[in-house]
Amino acid sequence: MARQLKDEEVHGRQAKHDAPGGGWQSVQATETHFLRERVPFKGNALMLKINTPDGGFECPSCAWPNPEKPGPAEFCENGAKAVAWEATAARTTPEFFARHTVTELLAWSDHELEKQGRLTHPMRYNATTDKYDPIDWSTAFREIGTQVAGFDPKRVELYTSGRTSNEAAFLWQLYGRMLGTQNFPDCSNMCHETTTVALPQSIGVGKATTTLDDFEHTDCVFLFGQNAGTNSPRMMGLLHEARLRGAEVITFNPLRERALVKFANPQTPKDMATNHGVPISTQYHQVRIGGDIAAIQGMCKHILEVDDAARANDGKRVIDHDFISMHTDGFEAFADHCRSLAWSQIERQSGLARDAIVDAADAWIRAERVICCWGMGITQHIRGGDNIHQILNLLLMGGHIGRRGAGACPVRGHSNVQGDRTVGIFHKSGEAFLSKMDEVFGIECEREHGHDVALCCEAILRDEVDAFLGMGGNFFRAIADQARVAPHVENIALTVQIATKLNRSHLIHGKSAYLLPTLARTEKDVQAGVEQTITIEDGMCNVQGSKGQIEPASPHLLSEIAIVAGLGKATLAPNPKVDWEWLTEDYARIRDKIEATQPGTFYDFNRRLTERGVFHLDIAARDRVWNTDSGKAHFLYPDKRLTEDDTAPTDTHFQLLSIRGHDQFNTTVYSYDDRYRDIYGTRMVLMMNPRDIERHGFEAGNRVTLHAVSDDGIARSVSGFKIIAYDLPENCLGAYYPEVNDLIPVANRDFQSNTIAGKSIPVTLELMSTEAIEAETGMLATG
Ligand SMILES: Nc1nc2c(c(=O)[nH]1)N[C@H]1C(S)=C(S)[C@@H](COP(=O)(O)OP(=O)(O)OC[C@H]3O[C@@H](n4cnc5c(=O)[nH]c(N)nc54)[C@H](O)[C@@H]3O)O[C@H]1N2
Ligand SMILES: Nc1nc2c(c(=O)[nH]1)N[C@H]1C(S)=C(S)[C@@H](COP(=O)(O)OP(=O)(O)OC[C@H]3O[C@@H](n4cnc5c(=O)[nH]c(N)nc54)[C@H](O)[C@@H]3O)O[C@H]1N2
Ligand SMILES: [Mo]
Repeated sequence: MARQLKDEEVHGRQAKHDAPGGGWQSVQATETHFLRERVPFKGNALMLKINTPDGGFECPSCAWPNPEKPGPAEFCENGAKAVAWEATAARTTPEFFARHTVTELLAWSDHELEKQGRLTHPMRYNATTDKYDPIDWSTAFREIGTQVAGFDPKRVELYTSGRTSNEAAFLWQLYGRMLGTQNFPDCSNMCHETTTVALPQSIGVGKATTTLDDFEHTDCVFLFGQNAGTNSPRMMGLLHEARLRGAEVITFNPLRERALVKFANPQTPKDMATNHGVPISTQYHQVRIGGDIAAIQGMCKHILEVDDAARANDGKRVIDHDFISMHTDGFEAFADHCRSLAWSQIERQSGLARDAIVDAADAWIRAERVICCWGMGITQHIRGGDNIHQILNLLLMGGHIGRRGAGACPVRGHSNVQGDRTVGIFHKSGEAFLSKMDEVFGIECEREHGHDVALCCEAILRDEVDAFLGMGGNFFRAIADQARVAPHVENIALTVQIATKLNRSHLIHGKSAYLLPTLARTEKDVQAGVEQTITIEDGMCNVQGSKGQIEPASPHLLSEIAIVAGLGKATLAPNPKVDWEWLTEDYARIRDKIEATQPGTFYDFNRRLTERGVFHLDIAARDRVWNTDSGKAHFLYPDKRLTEDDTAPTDTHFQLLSIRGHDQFNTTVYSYDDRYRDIYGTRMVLMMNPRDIERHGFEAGNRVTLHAVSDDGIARSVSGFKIIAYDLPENCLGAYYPEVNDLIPVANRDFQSNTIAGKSIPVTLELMSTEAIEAETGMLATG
């Protein structure tokens, strides 16, 4: 029998002496990253221009908003990493491509590929040499344009990743719509699409109803499935302040995420002097993967019991019945549903004890103002939409929408993923927007719904795609089922990738392939002699300008906007209402067009931008206006009774979640360390409960193969993962994304929004044989 592990041998279990999240380690990490990238402009000076409303640039990392009065250095460790990575002195030049074939580069790691630095020249794939050769822009545009013009637009895919500005995204969708397609797969389809679909069903809007001000006035913040310490570190400052004020923070997460346990704010002298930090979560509930629906309904059940008792005894009611009757429908049915659930069932499905759920519900009852936040731990599930509806039920029961200090806060990912959707990147845009597009540009937009990411992958698998054009991102690495999709990409006639750095998606290419290098957010973008400003919309609906500060990485780079314009001119018949060059000369002209297509949202766009630097979009639910079918907010719950959940781990399989490490931005791997989880030097780990390790006859350090469980008869597996003992619920496993993406069937997705279910991956484990390990080590040594 395996040896019983000591507490300190279990990762994620925080001992008293352990460093908090943040603190000096964070400052040190920031400096290391600038040094490593040999950033040409003194790192610190560049960072002073970050997130300032008066002519600075917006951090390219996450979508967390800036405070109204930014501090002198409004950035975090991970924002600094993103900037250093982008502003690096390293270059991926034509000489680099002359030295390496594409086949050879395919064996490199994601980290090694991007580490080569910024792309400097437009490149075209040469099938004879299997290398990328330099090409001039006008030839590239002409060749791409001629090909795209010849394809059936329904077989053209235009992908968008969320770092793209509003202006570039708007032109990108204009280009697609002029071609005649709505095939706009978008990184949001792997991210918060679940929110975009489910939240409006509850409250009529798909965006945050909170602003930062609400965090300063809240009594209680619930954090569902979101790892702020790594993925939106500037949120930590607010949580830290909220705790010091006495507000409660209640976390639901299978993993104990260090910064959510304890955090030292690098901007707070006292924390830095002691390096002790402040406990962040007043309660930490290690819900089992996919157990949030049961946990929240259990909370609601307790709240209803307390409220029913108060009614019977003429005591103080804890549910906001006035709000419910005036603003909502469906409450009674939902309440009956919760009352009818057995605690034994709730406990089994949530993996939490009744007492723990009651504690969380009591915190809700104590609070007058409640905020609920959520991230990928909620959205990337087969029942992601149901998850979100339950979170909203919890808020609606207390009238916590449209009240200062309260609200719904989906924490979005990419810095402009929200804005890209707002300006029109959508595979099923509504008639109001499409008819405006028709009118403003004298075109006839396609009405038939197009492809999202999942549908695009399925079209590629059926060999029904002629062109894949990627505006940023790393599509073929970020998706599910990469190993199945990649071989079919060879059958695509044309792939075009617009990017800042080399990644795997540039090596998984079509018959003809182009790599078009673009300016990054930190860089000066000069058009017609004038430095341009782009705009982004953060995760709390603030639209703001961003102006690059440093010289471009190469004189051959074009802005994303200029690239779309070049493609547009080369592909499409002339249209007097779409003068691509004129639009590119002054980005304010593009904003005027955005305003013209959505006057209700973007009225006075340029004026509001220049006068204020930033403005908040109107969110009807904040004013308790519900843009739903009935004009009321809805209590929604899965019609199927909460019987045995289809996403639960069973005796025969585990449930795997895929997450980000501290030194990564999505598929960009800065280093192989994950300081907050005490994992160093490798990402090929499998986090496993110590009791599971023992019960299944494994030992920490064993190398295993993970096999996906699916009913489509297709075998999917990934190998070489080292088991580490981790503090997470039994039958649950954790590993890094994108290392496990080959395991996820494309069909494994939220059934309402098609969002990739990267947090509910049923798997079985197999111990690797010595021969298999040796074969793999040999392979790695040559890779
Ligand atoms: N530094 C850095 N910042 C980033 C990114 C990055 O990669 N690096 N990515 C950006 C992007 S695009 C996004 S979308 C966001 C992502 O930010 P997050 O939403 O924090 O994303 P994940 O790392 O996927 O972590 C999800 C969390 O959910 C938990 N979880 C998993 N399954 C469940 C479950 O069933 N229930 C509950 N309650 N919790 C669960 C995991 O343990 C983990 O803590 O961050 C953005 N910011
Ligand atoms: N299993 C699993 N899969 C997941 C997830 C998960 O949690 N688990 N998360 C999903 C989520 S939330 C997301 S958002 C997606 C991310 O999917 P993507 O957005 O497609 O991927 P990124 O890794 O963010 O893209 C990185 C690349 O973007 C390019 N780039 C960087 N900056 C710029 C720029 O300014 N302009 C242009 N044109 N290119 C630029 C660089 O070349 C870089 O290599 O992955 C999803 N996939
Ligand atoms: Mo994301």
